[in-house]
Amino acid sequence: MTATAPPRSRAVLLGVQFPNVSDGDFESSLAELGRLAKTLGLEVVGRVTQRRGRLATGAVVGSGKLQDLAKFTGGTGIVPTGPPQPRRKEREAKVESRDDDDDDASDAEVEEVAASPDAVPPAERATVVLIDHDVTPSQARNLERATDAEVLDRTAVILAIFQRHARSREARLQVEIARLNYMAPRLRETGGGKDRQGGGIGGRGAGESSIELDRRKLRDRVAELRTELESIERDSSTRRKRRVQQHTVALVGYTNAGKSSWMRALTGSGVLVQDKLFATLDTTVRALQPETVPRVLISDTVGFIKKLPHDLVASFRSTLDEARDADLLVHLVDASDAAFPAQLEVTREVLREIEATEAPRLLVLNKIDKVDAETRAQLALEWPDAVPISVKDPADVATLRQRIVAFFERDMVEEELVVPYTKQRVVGEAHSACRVVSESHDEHGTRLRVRARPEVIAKLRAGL
Ligand SMILES: Nc1nc2c(ncn2[C@@H]2O[C@H](COP(=O)(O)OP(=O)(O)OP(=O)(O)O)[C@@H](O)[C@H]2O)c(=O)[nH]1
Ligand SMILES: [Mg+2]
Repeated sequence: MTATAPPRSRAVLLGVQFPNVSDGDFESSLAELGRLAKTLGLEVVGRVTQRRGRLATGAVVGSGKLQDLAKFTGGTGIVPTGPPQPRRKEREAKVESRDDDDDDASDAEVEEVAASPDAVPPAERATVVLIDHDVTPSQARNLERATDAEVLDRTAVILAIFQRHARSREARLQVEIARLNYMAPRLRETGGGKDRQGGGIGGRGAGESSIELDRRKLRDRVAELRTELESIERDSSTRRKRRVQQHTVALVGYTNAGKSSWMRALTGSGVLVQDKLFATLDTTVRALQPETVPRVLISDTVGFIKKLPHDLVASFRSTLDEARDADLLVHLVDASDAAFPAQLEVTREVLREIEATEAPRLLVLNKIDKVDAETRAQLALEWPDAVPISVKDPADVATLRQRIVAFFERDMVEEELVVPYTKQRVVGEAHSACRVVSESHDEHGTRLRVRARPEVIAKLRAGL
């Protein structure tokens, strides 16, 4: 299994529905895998699904479903025995019993969900099988051997998208670390070492040691990348510290919820907006427009998704620090997606994972323009504290801006500062950190009435 796929290839989705998963959840998860595939540039030509107690230990699904898959992809639909052969050469290989997973009593197939496709002509065959589950390296290899296609699990698809969308050095390093960590345990199975050429003197032992060598190289490379990443992170953490006096808002939410669209609308910046998953990987920080005093900084960052690989979250930790340190989290959901409550929960979980749990949150039901009146009324009852808006409506943009401004106003107090003429630097600082309500001069110095958060005023007083 590899984490890359050739562009514009055809793909088949493979999903197993466990007994505790509802039809709705199963369908939306598979649809999401289809969207991930599309984002990767793959064309989804079909799907094979099965209800099972758990994944078949052999090749994920039962023998009948393997045959269905093979109709899309070519291949025998049978897991051959013997040592792994290069793909497309396996038809001559000795085959084992077609009931390859019959030893799995608990795998009883409850019901077949998808109809068998007619065999697809060779020119239109799918070359990729996408699975909505994490599979073991041997399950992936068996599937590959039965279908003659490349097998990617959800994690591999997400990693490939991240790899393609990463722009900055920081994002590239983060993705590369996650990718190498993903590959490490799979080395033995994918033949990443020289073991396939082995078999002579030393045989398997020699093969294993070359894998060990590869693993060590991988580990060394990860360590090297981490060092480079840490130095970049030190810089961005310094930059963030410099902003402590400013008000910060982080836009967070599921991928495609509309974070970058709101970033554009609120700040006038030209960040990328796309109907793709994980369009944004880098954090952007811009001032709320029209500017307020003090300035409010808005940050747009990577979106979340169900089963986001843990390594990826860990790698993007520093990027997500922007969310962790924000004064206010604006949590956006796509209200037009029926699955949004589950997406909201996923976002909450990732926020917990990165320890961004302290800042107050404002829940925004975005894309409300795509929601009918009846559903809107229902949403208003179910989510009374949420703000139902659309980025397409200028009045709504003004509304969210106002909510953000009001949030910071609420914590502000008004006080008078007398700044001696010897400390005029503080007057300048007050103008950038506070709203200056009035300013006059007398024999004591500059008399300022300022509105700001108490800690900001305290800091100014300390400088007097
Ligand atoms: N109809 C409608 N479409 C919207 C709205 N907000 C965003 N969109 C669309 O939703 C898609 C995704 O928007 P983005 O702003 O890129 O979403 P994102 O949350 O930044 O996504 P990632 O960066 O991939 O995590 C785009 O096609 C937007 O035009 C809205 O209020 N109404
Ligand atoms: Mg975005």
